[in-house]
Amino acid sequence: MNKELTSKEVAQFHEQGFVSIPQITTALEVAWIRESYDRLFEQCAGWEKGDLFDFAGTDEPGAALKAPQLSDPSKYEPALKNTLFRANAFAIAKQLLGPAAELVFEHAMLKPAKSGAPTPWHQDEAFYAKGVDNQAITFWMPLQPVDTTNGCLDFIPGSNKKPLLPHRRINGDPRIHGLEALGVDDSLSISCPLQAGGATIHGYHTLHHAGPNLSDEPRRAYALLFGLRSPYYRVKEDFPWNRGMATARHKRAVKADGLVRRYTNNLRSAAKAILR
Ligand SMILES: O=C(O)CCC(=O)C(=O)O
Repeated sequence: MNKELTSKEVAQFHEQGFVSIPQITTALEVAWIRESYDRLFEQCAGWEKGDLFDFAGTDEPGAALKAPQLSDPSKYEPALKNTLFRANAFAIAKQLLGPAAELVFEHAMLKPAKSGAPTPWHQDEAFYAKGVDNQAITFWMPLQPVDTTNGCLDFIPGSNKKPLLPHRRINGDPRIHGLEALGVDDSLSISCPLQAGGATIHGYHTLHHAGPNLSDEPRRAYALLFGLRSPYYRVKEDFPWNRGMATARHKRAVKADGLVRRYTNNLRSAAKAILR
């Protein structure tokens, strides 16, 4: 099953900043991804390195997770690099961005049953750190049907053409990773319910949101981001809302990095001693 967008879908993406497609991979592959996905979350893969964290909470020890997110899941399950989802998304990314499009990021977002927190309105660009030089598009695929009761994505058409809004960390709490845009008018927003294995595609500047998961089942979603590294676009300074961030996730990442560095230094001294 190879997927390409129609010219109408391409036009909608550029005009409105998003497009929804009913199928990007097979039911068989969705079932396999779902198994791997659950295994990774059950194993808490990536927790020590800060790749697994609570998007909407403070990650305090013992606190219930509101919206766990795993960055770069294929680091922990390499077979995720060979999916039809990825091949089809890559083909469409090249259709939308040109032949130099490349995968820049991937993440898995789990909203627990009944308690999964909403994802506030935001523009993905607001998360970009100083030095980022690509304008990515996101392929967001649910692993079960989604609608407004369990956290499908909602978009504001045309927001891709408006300026970046100011953002803040959720509830203004510097310990929380997630961001919320300020001054959003969502009166014209469009919800995109999907079947499992369908996908929405949105740009880095498009305002989007997901409601809470009120259903009895977890809401599993897997997103791939493709971008075009560009000499004309580079975030020159960290956005104000990303300065002073104090997430537990970041502290874990720095500690893990320190451990790796200490280990590498020890290894280097051991190697030097052997070779002396
Ligand atoms: O899955 C969600 O709730 C939010 C996803 C999202 O904002 C994104 O992938 O850009």
